[in-house]
Amino acid sequence: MVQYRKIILGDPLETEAVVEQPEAEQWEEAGGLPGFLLGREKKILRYKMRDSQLVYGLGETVRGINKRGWKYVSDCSDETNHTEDRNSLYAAQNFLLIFDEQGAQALFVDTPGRVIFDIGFTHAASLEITLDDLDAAFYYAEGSDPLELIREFRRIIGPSYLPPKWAFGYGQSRWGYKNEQDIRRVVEGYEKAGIPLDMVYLDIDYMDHFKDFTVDSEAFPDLPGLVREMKEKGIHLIPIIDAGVKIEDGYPVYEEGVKEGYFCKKEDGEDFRAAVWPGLVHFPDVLNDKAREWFGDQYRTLLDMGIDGFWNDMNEPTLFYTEEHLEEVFRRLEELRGQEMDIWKFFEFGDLTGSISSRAEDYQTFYHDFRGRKVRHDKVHNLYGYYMTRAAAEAFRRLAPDREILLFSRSSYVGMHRYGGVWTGDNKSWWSHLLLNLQQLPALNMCGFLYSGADTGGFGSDCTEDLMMRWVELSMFTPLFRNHAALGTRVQELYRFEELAPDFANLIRLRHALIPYLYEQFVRAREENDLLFTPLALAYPSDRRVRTVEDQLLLGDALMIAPVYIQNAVGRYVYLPEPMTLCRFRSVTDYDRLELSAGDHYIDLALNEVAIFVRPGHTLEVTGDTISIR
Ligand code: MIG
Repeated sequence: MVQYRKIILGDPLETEAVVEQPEAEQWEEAGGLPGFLLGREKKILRYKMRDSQLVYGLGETVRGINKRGWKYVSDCSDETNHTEDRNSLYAAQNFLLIFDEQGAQALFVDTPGRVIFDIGFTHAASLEITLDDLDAAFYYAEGSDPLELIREFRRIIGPSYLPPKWAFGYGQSRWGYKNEQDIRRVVEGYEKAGIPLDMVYLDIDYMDHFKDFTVDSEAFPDLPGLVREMKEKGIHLIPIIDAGVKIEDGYPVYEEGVKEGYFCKKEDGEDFRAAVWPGLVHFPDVLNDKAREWFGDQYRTLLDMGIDGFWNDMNEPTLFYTEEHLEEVFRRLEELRGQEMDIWKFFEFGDLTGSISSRAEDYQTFYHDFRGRKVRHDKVHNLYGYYMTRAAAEAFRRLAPDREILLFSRSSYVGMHRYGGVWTGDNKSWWSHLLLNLQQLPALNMCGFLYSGADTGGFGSDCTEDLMMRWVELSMFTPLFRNHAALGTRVQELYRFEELAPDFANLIRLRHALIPYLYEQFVRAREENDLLFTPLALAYPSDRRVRTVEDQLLLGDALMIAPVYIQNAVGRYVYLPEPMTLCRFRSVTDYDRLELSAGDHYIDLALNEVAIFVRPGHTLEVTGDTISIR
């Protein structure tokens, strides 16, 4: 049995990431963290990595499954470029697993402020963890089996969110469905093409001027009616909720929040203002128990309309700008007006307008009332998305205890996994992001985020039909399966790719046939604190070859997946650590089987073919429309 120790440095705020608390030891009396040295500058922890060690974890981040060779910064950010040169995405999931055949160590850095994980970036063999503030709780364990360290970590952070079973269906989303006609047109498109559809997402366009918990009554004159009409077709409507509350007289959420003092405040006690979608907003102080309860209660408006699912967005939280800073920008622009700009001035000019959003300086100008303390936002920045989502989940338990409600968030911190899932934000219609999607899954699972998935087909940029098909061939295995795209990009509903529509219909039906296995494995992973997606290096520790396999994953205990993620490829290499049965599906009923020995293989996979590998000791049987995997 492995056990986590809790070692405390300074005076950390309780984040409620961990629910099964080991007894706390102070850093000095504990003799620090085994293997880690506290740097003289005090805010840096150093660990010397052996060449043979792999470093996994950190949840939703850029780059591969093995995190060695880059610097990751936990600083929840609205980052719209998930390129490999980035350091931060939307999440802060500070769990690391360091392992080789000699043993494994796991570390969770529990602190709500910024943390830098330099994993062989500055010095190839050195892992350096830098804290903004010295206050942190470290949960540390070691053992011989890395999977056991993950399991025990998952046990102490508590059970993962369990979504309703229908949330394992297929959903269509797009920023820009403006009204109920648009929604009906999408549903019709799917119906006509014979492609099953289980959810349609409502993006910000459904709201009245981007005001949370309102509905644009011209665009959606009868939302409850539409919800009912869709439910009769088996389709759930899932609206978005943003973090900021519009400042507007007569808007009850705003007025009540101001009256009760539920918004984040500036140093002088005034409500903090910044601009997001609707223009100027206040931010509910979801870190405060009372304000959180109040904000959660607001979801009732939509629950009462029959809505049973939500996605929480912009909860890093994103700030377009603050008035104070904007004023400075204009002042400086005025100064530059009419001047001849050399390169430095020209750069400054670009920076003035190009970097006004979500500035670190702005995050230092407002406060939370957190556990009876006045805490500056930047000190607890990484908790905002977690607590916003918690607000909703706690409210659902109070307001609708008998209903099962879908909930997922963009920003997250460990602990939020008990309240909702995550989607991985604004990716692009790039082949590299299809691979990134696969590589993020195990790390998310390690941090408890089982209900997760990426925007299938890519959010930004234009999606081609082959990218969509290959992406569907991965997403059909992820619990959250949603096709989502940004305003202004090429339309990418599956029925739009007319020639391939029959293939898409087959693939979505295949997904449906896999739901019993996916759901059963999800529930098992949740109850046994296991991964749903397991990297091969964790499953076959004595096979050195799998250490670098970053494009194949085990799914549950019976299957392995290995999607195609290269354009124009009609097959791929796979490495099998043990003999497996390859089932190559074109549809639920059209498939072939191939017994494969352990070792390297090249597998033909036409555009409409999905490879499912069945591990020894397990079986996959197709009877009629059902697939049973044991
Ligand atoms: O600034 O609501 O990640 O899924 O479509 C963009 C509009 C705000 C970001 C989300 C995306 C959503 C979009 N939102």
